[in-house]
Amino acid sequence: MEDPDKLARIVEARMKLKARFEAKMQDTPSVADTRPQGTGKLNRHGMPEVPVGQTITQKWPVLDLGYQPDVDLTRWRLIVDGAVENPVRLTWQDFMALPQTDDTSDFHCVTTWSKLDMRWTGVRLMDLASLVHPRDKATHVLCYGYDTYTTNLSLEEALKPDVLLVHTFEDKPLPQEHGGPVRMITPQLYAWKGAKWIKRIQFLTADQPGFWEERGYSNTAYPWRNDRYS
Ligand SMILES: Nc1nc2c(c(=O)[nH]1)N[C@H]1C(S)=C(S)[C@@H](COP(=O)(O)O)O[C@H]1N2
Ligand SMILES: [Mo]
Repeated sequence: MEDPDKLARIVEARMKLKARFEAKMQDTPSVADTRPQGTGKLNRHGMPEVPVGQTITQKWPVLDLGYQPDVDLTRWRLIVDGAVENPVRLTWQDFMALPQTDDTSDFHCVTTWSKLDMRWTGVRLMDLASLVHPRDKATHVLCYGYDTYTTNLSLEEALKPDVLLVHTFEDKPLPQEHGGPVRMITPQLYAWKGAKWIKRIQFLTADQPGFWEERGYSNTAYPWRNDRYS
C-alpha cells in the first residue's frame, strides 16, 4: 500500500541533503568544466577581459631572475632546432626579413597584474615554425632566454596566431628590461610562458618543464581557469 507520509519524508530528506550540498557543489565544477572565469566585456577570443584574480595596471612591471642580459644586435642569434626538418640559426637581418605581424593583445602575469591593449610588432611563432618544418612527432617547444630562463608550451598553444616574437612595442624597440631585443608573448596564457631575451626555441617530442614549471607553476597556465600553480 502506498504511504503518502512515507513518500513525503523521503522527498523531504532528499531536498534537505540537496540544499546542504548545493552551494559546495557550485564551488567544485568538474575537471572537464572549462567555463572561462573573469570579469568585464568579452575580448576577441570570447573571454572576459580581466581573468579571475587579476587587477589591471597602467604601469608595466618588470619581472626577471635578477639579471637582464645585454645582447648586442650584431651578436644576437635565434636558434630554432630540435624535432624539425630544417633547423635554423637566424641573424638579426634574417629575423627582420621574415613576415612581420602587428597585433594588440593583453598581458596577464601570474603575480595578479594584467596590462591591456599592448601594441606589438614581431614574427609569429607559427611563421617561424613553417620555416623549420616541425616533424610529425613534435608536440611541444622549450624556449630559452639569454639569461638561462626556460619555459615550455604545447604546440597547440605555441602556434596560436597571437603568439609572437616581438622586437617592437608601440613603435619603439622593445626595452631591454622587458626582454629586448626580442621576447615571446603568449596573450592567452600567463606571461611567464613568454621568454624574454629569447635565444632558442627547441621543438620537442615529449613535454619538458621549464624554470617555473619545475618549481610548482602550472604546466598549462590558463588565466581564465585560475590555473597558476600545480
Ligand atoms: N628570459 C626570461 N623571460 C621571462 C622571465 C624571466 O625571468 N626571464 N620572467 C617571466 C615572467 S614570470 C613574466 S610575468 C614576464 C614578465 O615580463 P615583463 O618583465 O616584461 O613584464 O616575463 C616572463 N619571461
Ligand atoms: Mo610572472
